[in-house]
Amino acid sequence: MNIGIVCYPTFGGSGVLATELGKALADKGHNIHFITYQQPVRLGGFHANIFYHEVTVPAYPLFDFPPYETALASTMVDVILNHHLDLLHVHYAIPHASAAYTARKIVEKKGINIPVVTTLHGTDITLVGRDKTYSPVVTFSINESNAITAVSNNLRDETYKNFEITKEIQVIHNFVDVKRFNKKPLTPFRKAIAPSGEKIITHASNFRKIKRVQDIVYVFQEVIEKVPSKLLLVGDGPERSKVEEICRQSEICDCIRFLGRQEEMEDILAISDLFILPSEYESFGLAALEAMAAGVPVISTNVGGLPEINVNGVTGFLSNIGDIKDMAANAIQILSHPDQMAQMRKKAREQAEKFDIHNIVPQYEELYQGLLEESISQG
Ligand code: GMT
Repeated sequence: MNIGIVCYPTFGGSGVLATELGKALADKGHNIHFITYQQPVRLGGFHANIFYHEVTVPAYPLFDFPPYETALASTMVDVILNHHLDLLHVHYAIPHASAAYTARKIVEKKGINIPVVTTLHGTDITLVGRDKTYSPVVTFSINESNAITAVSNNLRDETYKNFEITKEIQVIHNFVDVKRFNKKPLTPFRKAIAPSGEKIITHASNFRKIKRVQDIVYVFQEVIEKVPSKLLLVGDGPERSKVEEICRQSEICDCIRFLGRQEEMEDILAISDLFILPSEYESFGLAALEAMAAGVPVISTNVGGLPEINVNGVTGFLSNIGDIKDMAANAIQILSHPDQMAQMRKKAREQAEKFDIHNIVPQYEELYQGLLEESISQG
């Protein structure tokens, strides 16, 4: 199949997922056309079946807000026509679903029928999409998609609750390439971070408010009193300087390292003993799944889709939002009981295997195949 994939090309989970999906489909022989404003960060090197089409938005003095959605829709039309796409798969509803609707209508005038799949990822539904500035367009373009998928049962339910959706939303969970995360710890790296054999606690996110990164520092303050540990904070974003300030004001600053954006998460997870994700909401929590694939138990909140992956008391622990005491107690429990930690590591890996790329990607292929057959039968 010739498949167009539209996503945010940055470090966010939706872009990561879309890129990994494209790569997996390309490995299976499909031709994948990424249509984005920048090369997706996880794309990596050359692949014979992968093509990248940049969306450029020409500047014009009249435009205080350059019309990205229009440029995107036009680029979609160009790629559909010149690369004979069979299907468009857009990740994150805003503005990708409405741009896809426009592109589909334009090529329809030329006698081309192209099915559009929209995958809902989270904040497009739970935060931004619900804003009344966007919601009529989001509702319309979701309903106009030929197929809608959500990355968790929770996100599907939230979408039905908050929008008037008239179509079926299929849940296709996020996935991880378990093999990639099954790495041996790099001893010199571990020694550099934790020279005296301290435990290593890791977090990775885009440091948005919704991630509550400051809670991690407060949890860590309690943990370090009982278990010698180091904290690795991976990623960057709007809350980082505030969190750095909180660290500086504490006496444990030397034990905390901000690593910034990192592409080789598998090496960082391979030396980690615990992963922490105290978010206010996660539709799924791909970062937690990657940690589990690396055999790292997860301390997370019990919100959104997180309980669908992190099993309380089995692969880690779940706590209420902002319950620092509980998260700290759970972290101390795991870090100070080697047998329990070993068992949780094993269970985390087993749980991640259920979401392995080889189990999930065929669900998308099946969906695409069904849509193509439908579109052929409709002439
Ligand atoms: O979490 C983020 O800030 C990034 C965001 C995105 O859209 O890129 O992630 C969302 O999609 C991911 C992939 O499906 C999910 O794993 C994340 O849980 C979800 N984030 C939220 O719901 C806050």
